[in-house]
Amino acid sequence: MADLDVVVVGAGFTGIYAVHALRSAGLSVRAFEAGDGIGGTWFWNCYPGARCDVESKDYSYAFSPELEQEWSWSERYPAQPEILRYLHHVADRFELWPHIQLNTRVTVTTWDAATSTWTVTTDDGAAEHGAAEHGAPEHGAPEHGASEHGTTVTARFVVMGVGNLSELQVPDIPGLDTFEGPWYHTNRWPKEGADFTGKRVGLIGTGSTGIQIAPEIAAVAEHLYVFQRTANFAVPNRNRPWEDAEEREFKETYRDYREEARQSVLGVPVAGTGKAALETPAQERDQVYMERWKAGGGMPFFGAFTDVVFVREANDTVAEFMRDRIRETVADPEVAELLCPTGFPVGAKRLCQSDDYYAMFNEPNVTLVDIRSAPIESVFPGGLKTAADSYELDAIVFATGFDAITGPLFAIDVRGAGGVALREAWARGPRAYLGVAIAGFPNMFIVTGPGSPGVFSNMVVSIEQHVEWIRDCITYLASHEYGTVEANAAAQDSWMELVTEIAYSTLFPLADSWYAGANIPGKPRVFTSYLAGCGPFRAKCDAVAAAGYEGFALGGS
Ligand code: N01
Repeated sequence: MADLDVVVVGAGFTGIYAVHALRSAGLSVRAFEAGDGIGGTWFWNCYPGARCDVESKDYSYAFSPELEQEWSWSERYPAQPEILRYLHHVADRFELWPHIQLNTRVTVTTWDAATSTWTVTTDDGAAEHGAAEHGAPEHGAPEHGASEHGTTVTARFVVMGVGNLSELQVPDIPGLDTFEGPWYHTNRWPKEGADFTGKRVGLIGTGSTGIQIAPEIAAVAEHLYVFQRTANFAVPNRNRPWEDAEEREFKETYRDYREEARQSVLGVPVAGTGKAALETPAQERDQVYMERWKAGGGMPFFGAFTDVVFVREANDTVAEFMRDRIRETVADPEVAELLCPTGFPVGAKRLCQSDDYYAMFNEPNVTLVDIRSAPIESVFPGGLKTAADSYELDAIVFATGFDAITGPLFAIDVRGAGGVALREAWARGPRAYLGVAIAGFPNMFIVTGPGSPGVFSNMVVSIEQHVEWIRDCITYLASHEYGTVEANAAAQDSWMELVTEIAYSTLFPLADSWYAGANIPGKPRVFTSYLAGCGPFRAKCDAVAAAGYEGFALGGS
């Protein structure tokens, strides 16, 4: 007899909802969380300027109509501390704390075929960082015994809520260990914050994170050097307070809106023109782009015209429109040209959002350094050296991203049927059936994994869909006297073939992005997101369930 029905790994948006959904279905559940607070990505990424680029009304749980009515967001786009407050509210409101064990990293999970259980081993490593607000209320003791830190617990099922972007990467730069000042990665921001007042700061990385933190550093630093390897597209947020009257009116039809979001492509309803960009006169096309630019947000650009994500020439019309906005914002034409992205379609690297990134380069204390033409060579005790120059620095900030998708799972020694390691099973790239189950790993579920819309969608919509599907699957097994569920290799193969076929009918795989593993030296380059969208994905998952979990082997009792 297993100690628990389900172990959930992680207490971010996924883990928190999984605990609630599975407990509500009558299952015994415990979530193990490595950090000393809940929140997952929003716990760790507490750097200055961290803010979600999906609107608050969308980036929130839909499972409880009461919750969505009672919670009020203060801004159009939620800042990291507010998201964390929201998640604490959810944990309080649904009494989840007794089922979440903090400061506990899962290190090994091993499938035991004889007992049809997973053995989950944890360490006792306390989280080394976390913002001041991260402290959780006093928790009750875990409901099952035998779970002191560093021990093992058995469970019938494991739900991996580890996130896709939780294994940070710091580039291997010679001499970094000799640097005399402090250096930081944005994903491990110190609890006490970092004071850059009057300092010379080097920022490496110009993705979503770098673009968010740069203006915050520039506002206080003596000088900010932005080391740019690849220029990225960034659109304005047009962030603003969410006014009471607007909120009240919106909430009257929240249920309908949620349903629309569930059935949409991106997990956010986006109105399109229904026309092809290449069949629309240039002036009319630019007017459409300008309306979207003025309204703020990235997703509306993908829905603007039917061909922008499929046809390079159509995408080029968006790209050129965005480059023109950079050129009209940045005063120095050379700097503006360096900030203009080229060589990949808009959206193939995550479209960034910022209201002040480009204008920041007009400030006298900000310098853009091109490390594409003159790469970083080394760090020395007082700064950083590129192939062209050397820079005296007091602090270095790495916004260099993550070993995405596979990294967080590989950080755990996951052993499936026959003791096969997940690392071996995914040696040539990640594969999963419906993004939720992996052949050879019975009774283990992943959430927003490879083969799902996951990272190409509003994550909260995808997370809820996955967790509810997993809950229903486990409930089905019990009511039909099955003890195990495992994805068939053939179903997984044909699903991943379809995923690849759809992906390569679009422009999204055409960049060296983390989406495809291209940001990590030596990592297999595989694009695994299901791009037909959230609505069609949900329909497929529902059909699989309705057919008695087609493509899965059900067994045991
Ligand atoms: O990471 P990234 P991120 N030398 O991988 C550069 C989500 N997110 O943390 O493009 C020099 O996108 C790298 O350069 P290049 C969102 O999904 C959301 O910014 O590889 N530079 C790139 O510029 C996002 O996509 C939000 O040439 C190096 C940067 O570092 C994802 O998280 C906010 C380098 C890494 O960009 C990851 O974003 C923040 C090296 N050796 C994040 N190695 C919101 O919701 C890497 N780089 C708003």
